[in-house]
Amino acid sequence: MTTTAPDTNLLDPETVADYRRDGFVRITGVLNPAEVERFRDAAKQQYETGTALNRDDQIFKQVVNVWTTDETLRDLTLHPKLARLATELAGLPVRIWHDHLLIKKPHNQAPTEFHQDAPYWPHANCRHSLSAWVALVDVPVERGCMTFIPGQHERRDIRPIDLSDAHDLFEAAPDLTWHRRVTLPLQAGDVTFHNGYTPHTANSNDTDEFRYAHVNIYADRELTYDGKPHVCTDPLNLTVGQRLPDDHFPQVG
Ligand code: AKG
Repeated sequence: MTTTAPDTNLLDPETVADYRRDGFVRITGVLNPAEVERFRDAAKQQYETGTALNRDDQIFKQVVNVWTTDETLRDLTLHPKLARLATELAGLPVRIWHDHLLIKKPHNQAPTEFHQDAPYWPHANCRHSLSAWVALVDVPVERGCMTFIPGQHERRDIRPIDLSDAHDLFEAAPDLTWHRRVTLPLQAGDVTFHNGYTPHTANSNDTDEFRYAHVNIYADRELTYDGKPHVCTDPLNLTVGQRLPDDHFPQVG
């Protein structure tokens, strides 16, 4: 496949530097209002009919790889602007690892507890992974926005964490208890990008409205499969050491 490098970058060097220092960044106004409305309508439909990964949707209803079943949300997962932003932040070519819709019910009373993402993934030789968390409604703090611990994305010493246990990350890495946290409310169409190793949480939805977030996860195009169990690779009979196949993990950017 031949790709032509874009003439100009979407991001200024300061924004990229902030992301690389902190492990996350907020970028406002990535989607326009018409896009937000179209994608939100599709997300609402998925809440009704989509197949959830989780049996209990107390924390959220999670629909994984919605791009493979929903033509509208496919446009969001493969959105060229999001892919370019991810590529600029990562500084290397990426592919979609997976997407997921994360829908928190009104008054769900359950935060998504602090964790890193990458320890769950069957990736070897991965130089960079990052998520684009796209707000499809306004997400003030009370509706379950994201909070990040800055500057911790080089850590590789933390085991996979139980998302329903508020203390688990801090048992695994007690020093993080005392670290600064940054909470980033978003308006519909805004996006936070976070590194796969950045510790983060999302608080509960204490409002009367649903929280619709769509997350695109990007990873180094050249990473190899390490054989760890994962819902996105288990059905594919991959061989340890092979690259992720493009038909299931499309190259973007
Ligand atoms: C992620 O995108 O990695 C999250 O953990 C999101 C959690 C949430 O939106 O509740």
